[in-house]
Amino acid sequence: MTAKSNYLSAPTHSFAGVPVCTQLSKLDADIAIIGLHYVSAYPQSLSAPETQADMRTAPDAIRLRSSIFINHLDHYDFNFKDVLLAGRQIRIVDCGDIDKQASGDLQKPEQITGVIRTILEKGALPVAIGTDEGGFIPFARAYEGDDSLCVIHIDAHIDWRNERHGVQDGYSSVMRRTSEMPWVKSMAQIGLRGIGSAGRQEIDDALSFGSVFIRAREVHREGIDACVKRIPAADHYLITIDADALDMAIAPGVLYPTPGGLTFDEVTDLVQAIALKGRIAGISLFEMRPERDINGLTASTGAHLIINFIGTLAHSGQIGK
Ligand SMILES: [Mn+2]
Repeated sequence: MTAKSNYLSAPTHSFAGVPVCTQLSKLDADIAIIGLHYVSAYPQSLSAPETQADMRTAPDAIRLRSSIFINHLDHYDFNFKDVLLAGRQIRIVDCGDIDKQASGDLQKPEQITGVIRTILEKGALPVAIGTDEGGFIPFARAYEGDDSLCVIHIDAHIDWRNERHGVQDGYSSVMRRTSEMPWVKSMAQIGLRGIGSAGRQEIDDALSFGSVFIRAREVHREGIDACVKRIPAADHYLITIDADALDMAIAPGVLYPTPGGLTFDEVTDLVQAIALKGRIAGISLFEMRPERDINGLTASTGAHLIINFIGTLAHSGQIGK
């Protein structure tokens, strides 16, 4: 299936100044950055569409903060003790935004699925930036047919509510809906410390599915290697990050700031360790809310995380040549 590109719009500033490609039939890349604008249909989300027409969306805020990397992607990176891209030929493009202007009933989440599927068919790795984590549900649907997929959910919350305000596909239900996809064989949830969506039933259902809970305190106390050993073996790992997994000192711009979160280095090290365990099939970063950000800190953290993920993929040899 080839997605039509008429609902893809070019960004005002591309991520880190990389080339823009909104015509997916012409996509020729190793990494495809893509902005998602899905909004959960919760009552308190109804004002969100008003923020979507300007620079106050998460994809645009993170793109803006990524500008410090323009013309610097070939520089030495101290995180890797090497140049960022490991001297490999790596084509990074920004595919723009899916459905940026649509809201409410006009949203077509199947377009997210179609675009991500096309990106995968073109041999590129999707790196999605979205505001509302409900957008992960159509993102994960693009992996239908994968025979060994483990979802890595990095979040303060488990997001296993069956419904909230009568809505079944909002950000509080993301991992329950994901667990219902037959191609999702296993799940690890890392950074947990928030009581929202952690009712007894939600906890029991997540554990009976086999979700591996790794609390933020366990990451701090036991270290990344011990935690990563608990992640189920799989050929492919689909990683999704809710910005509230990070400590609120480095990611204040979230709906439910919670102390005790993961550090920047912990998330970077986590993704590096997962890349040694199996192939990374896609990465998504959700839930930074620009209107709640302080001095662009959360957007800056997000931009640096994505740069580090790309460096990790390069250094692990998973992309480029
Ligand atoms: Mn969360």
